[in-house]
Amino acid sequence: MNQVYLGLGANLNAPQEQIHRAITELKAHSDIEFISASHDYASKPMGPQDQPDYVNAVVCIKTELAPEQLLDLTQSIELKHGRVRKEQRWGPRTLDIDILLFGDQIIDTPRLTVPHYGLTEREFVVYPLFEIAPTLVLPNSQTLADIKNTLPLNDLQQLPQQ
Ligand code: ROI
Repeated sequence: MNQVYLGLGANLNAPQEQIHRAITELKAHSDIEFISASHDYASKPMGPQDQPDYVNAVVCIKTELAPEQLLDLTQSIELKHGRVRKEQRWGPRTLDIDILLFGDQIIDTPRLTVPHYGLTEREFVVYPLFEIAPTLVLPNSQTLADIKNTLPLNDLQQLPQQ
């Protein structure tokens, strides 16, 4: 079994609901053992600023699926949420599910880069991840605590539990 961290983000069509439906769909999947979820966080858009604020969350799961099988699954959930792949790069989206970490694996294939390239620079990933995995160490031996301690909050706000 691999322990996997997923980052969820949405800023269109009732974003908090999109995140919660995605979590419900992950929980219902027979190949996924659901471990934990962070709170939801409101975050300022990274990229073009003329788009709504985002809701972000991070979840921990366990799975026997191979990385690209899990990617097939997360992409199928994105599509069910009306995700359109030709959306503008860094533009608004109904649901994004990123594979942040897959056990200790370092993956670099045309479809998948793990750890996720933005992980250490995005406050909307690092803070929710720290909430559920405060002692996490990345495959390159960096501690998540060190990363968090040098990363500005940039207005990130924990939302009340729904
Ligand atoms: N900005 C925020 N705050 N949250 C996201 O999930 C997010 N996702 C993206 C881009 C467009 C980079 N900006 C984001 O894909």
